[in-house]
Amino acid sequence: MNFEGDLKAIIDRFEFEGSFSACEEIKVGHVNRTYRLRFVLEDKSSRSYVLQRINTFAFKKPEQVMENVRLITEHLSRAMLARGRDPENHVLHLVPTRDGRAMILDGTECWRAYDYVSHAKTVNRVDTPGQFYEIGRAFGEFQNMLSDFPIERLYDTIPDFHDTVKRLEAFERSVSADVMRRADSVADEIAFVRARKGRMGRIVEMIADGSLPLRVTHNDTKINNVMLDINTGEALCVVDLDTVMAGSSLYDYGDAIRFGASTAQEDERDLDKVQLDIGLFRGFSDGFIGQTARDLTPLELESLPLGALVMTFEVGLRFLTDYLDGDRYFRIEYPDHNLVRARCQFKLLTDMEAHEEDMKCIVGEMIKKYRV
Ligand code: GN1
Ligand code: MG
Repeated sequence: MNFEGDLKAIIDRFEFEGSFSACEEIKVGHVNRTYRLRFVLEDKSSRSYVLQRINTFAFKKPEQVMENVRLITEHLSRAMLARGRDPENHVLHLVPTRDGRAMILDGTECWRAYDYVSHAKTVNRVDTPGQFYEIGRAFGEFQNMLSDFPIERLYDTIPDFHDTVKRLEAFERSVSADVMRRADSVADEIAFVRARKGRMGRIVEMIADGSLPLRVTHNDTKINNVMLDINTGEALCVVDLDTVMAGSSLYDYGDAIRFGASTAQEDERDLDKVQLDIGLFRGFSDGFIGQTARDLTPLELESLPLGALVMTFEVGLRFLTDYLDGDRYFRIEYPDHNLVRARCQFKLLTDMEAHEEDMKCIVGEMIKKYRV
């Protein structure tokens, strides 16, 4: 579908208020496509919405994604009200289609819309440990508010999403198939992955043997999935709920550290610039553990640093696999973008391995501070 050409037809099918005035793409996220729509109301004031095209290559059953989103947002709204807070602008709110559905689904074309979270921004780089503390607090509270959600009601929107062992098997299949003839050129990266194979399956093993519980988790806790108040910096709303499903608290903690506690962007080419910022690590840990210390088990809490290592490995592994497969999953901006991303994750992981004791120390400190 040609977005510009068919835009009006798509927009007309949603219950938007006012008359459409403008559309701009919001370029965050490697999977879905996101647009901000502006409308003018009768009193001439303006109002915005978010329109998203769900990537049905990644999300094979979008109707299940939308059912999860509906259940989760309803639950979060009730939890907010129970805490005496207003869900408006703090919980994503779906805009239905004119025929009362949660999305438009035409073949593999899938669209849905939300109210726009107002006076908010997202960041792709953390400015200060205080800002990352606030993001940690938001993701911790998110998990908190969903701790009484009946987990069996959620679909697995991407089956085995954080199953690092299955991701490793898929990687080996991609190395063998080598459809792009790229495997020889990434021999070092392949060896890096294989050398860590055993340890990186640890979370999957601990879930399977029952030592780590499954919880309702976000599963994609990049800092740009928290909307921050443009004036106060306060976390307003956790977004990107498509992968909310049963998972481990280690995933949410770990993925946030991977992305937010790095000294560089996720696709930094100059690997000398890529390190773990221990000050930022501390900031996030303080915010996240402050919210979750009472709910998580002692083993979960002390295993949080492992979450950071495994998530950094896993995302690097997924980028490398996609590079071998011919860049079918993640949107890229230049030919070796996925390889650059993978190398950056592996450099960050190497630095985390060197600082594992420091990470454990800080997490231990936070556990003492918050676990009563
Ligand atoms: C994708 O869509 P986005 O950019 O928020 C991916 C995450 C990865 C991330 C890496 C559904 O997230 O799992 O960690 O890219 N989301 C999906 O930047 O695969
Ligand atoms: Mg996202």
